[in-house]
Amino acid sequence: MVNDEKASRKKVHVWKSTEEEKFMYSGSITPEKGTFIVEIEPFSIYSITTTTGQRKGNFEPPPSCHLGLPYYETFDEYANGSQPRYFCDQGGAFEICENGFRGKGLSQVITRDIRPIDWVYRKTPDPYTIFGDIDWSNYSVSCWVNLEGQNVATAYAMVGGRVIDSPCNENPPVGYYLKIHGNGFWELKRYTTTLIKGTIENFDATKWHHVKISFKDSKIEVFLDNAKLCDYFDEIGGISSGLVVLGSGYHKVRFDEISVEPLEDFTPAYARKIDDRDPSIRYIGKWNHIFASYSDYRRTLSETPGNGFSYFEYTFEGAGINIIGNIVNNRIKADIFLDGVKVRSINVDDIENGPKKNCSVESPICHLENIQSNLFCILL
Ligand SMILES: [Ca+2]
Repeated sequence: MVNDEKASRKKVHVWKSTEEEKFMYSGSITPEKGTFIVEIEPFSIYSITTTTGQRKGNFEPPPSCHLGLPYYETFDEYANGSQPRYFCDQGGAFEICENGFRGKGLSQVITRDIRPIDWVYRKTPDPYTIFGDIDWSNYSVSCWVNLEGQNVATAYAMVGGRVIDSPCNENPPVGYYLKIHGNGFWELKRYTTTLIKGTIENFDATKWHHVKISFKDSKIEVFLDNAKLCDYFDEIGGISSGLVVLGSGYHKVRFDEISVEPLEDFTPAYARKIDDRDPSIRYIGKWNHIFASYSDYRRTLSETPGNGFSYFEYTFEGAGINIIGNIVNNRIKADIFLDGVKVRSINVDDIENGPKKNCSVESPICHLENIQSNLFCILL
């Protein structure tokens, strides 16, 4: 493994990183005749070196907490070409530019001619970037957008909120968003569904426009240049909280002066996403807790063959609950109890449409609302 004659006699030191802990020293090995063996565990990254003296840093990160509201970003304090704090690009590239609405702004800079080639297993979505807090629920998001004179249907700017997922494919974010096209056509969408659409007469794609979207429980209101564009009441089962999103097609678009404000007239509602390995879930019966795909929240999955005696219990305060997961072979039989009373039976035996159904937040295995009680149990 080591070709250098001198290096091949040196001890090698092994460091291991997992999702739980980074750079754990895992001992040293003396090569024999220039070779050595390292046992590699799954879901780990190994660093192997002949150098010594390394040690872990001892900085204690502050405890995890929510990102507070109100939240403002002017982009004026950053170097050109850099990425603002908290923003996380999911497609394209959003970077600080010189010519914002006031001072600097945020520009999407990947155009169709320099768009990278898609990975064979996963297509890339149109450019979008997300930031905020998954628990932000009732709030308004506003910003300035500029389509740089592209007065065509194929150019658009996207502003939205309540994003709860970024699909690992070419699909848009799972949330609500407004798309304003250069020719004045606009759509309010929830994920891939168009909720309402229209056209602005004499839309001027050379100018800055102000977009504001507010989320008040199930009501979504959209304003353009301080005039109401539309409102929409989403039905029960809509998305109740999530991140803010900005996006575009593969062309340049500028944004500036992002403002996210809480809507205090409304009872704060929070959606909490709980991993299946959370200690607050009590498992009874036969369960396997496994490492799963990147598409599963925190890469965890709890499986049961379902022998009639396997169930889990979860105690909560709240008005609704969704169960999200995978149904193997599209076959599931489960009874759901609230405070000991059976409220729902699920019985799907549709192996024809198997082998595996991924139930997303948009289409959960089970959705219950208007709950008055707080002990939840599912018997599988
Ligand atoms: Ca600015």
